[in-house]
Amino acid sequence: MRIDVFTIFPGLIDGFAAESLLGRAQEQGLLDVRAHDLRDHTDDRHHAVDDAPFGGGAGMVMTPDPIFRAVEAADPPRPLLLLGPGGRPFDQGMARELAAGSGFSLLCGRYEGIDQRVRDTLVDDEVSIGDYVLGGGEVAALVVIEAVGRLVPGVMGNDASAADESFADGLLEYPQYTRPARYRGLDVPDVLRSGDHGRVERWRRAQALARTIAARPDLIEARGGLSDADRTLLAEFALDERDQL
Ligand code: JF5
Repeated sequence: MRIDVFTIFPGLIDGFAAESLLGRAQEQGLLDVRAHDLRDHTDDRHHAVDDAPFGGGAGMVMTPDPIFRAVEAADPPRPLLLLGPGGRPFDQGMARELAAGSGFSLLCGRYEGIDQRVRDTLVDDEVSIGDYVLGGGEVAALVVIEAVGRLVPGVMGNDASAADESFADGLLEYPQYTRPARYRGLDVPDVLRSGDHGRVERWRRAQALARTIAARPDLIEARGGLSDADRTLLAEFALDERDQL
């Protein structure tokens, strides 16, 4: 999978991609992350990539020429996605779609925005990682690279696909414990040490449901509300729909 990134901070992308899982995946030839410096495609003394907005106003706008030239020189994989707070919300479903292809590209916005002609004629789609404003699209690009990269077959072994599938049923994770069984007077729930695997599975699902109800009611809504089976499971462990976990 090839991922091209257009940015004024290529070192941020290269540094991240060289570390941990993604670094190993690149060594194994599973992943090919290429950061392109927009300033390499400027001719002026200051390598300017921004300019004042037509019509006036505060701030600067990313000028189209370095972006068009960088993209044309790289001939990058499509789709080319612009990262910014005005985009389509990035989620696990989009990560899966991108991981199923052979590559894509990311354009990192900066300053007050990007010349509209880049959006209109060069970019395929706009993607947001959440409702907040970053100084630039680089951190958002890293989020997308990490979420997609770990789903590329071979990058993470079976762990990623297992965690991804559990997310697919639209619930948050159940609580996890490891040794010691008692830590600073805090005990691991008895059910997890009972050896009753059926009951462990039901407890985990009840916990995942209760946590999701408390923290992410929107995810419950997206699944079509609570089923009769969900309510029965919550009742088995005396978890109320309103319990705050
Ligand atoms: C950016 C203009 C891009 O702030 C973001 C962002 C927020 N959610 N997802 C991305 O991107 C940086 C800032 C200003 C364009």
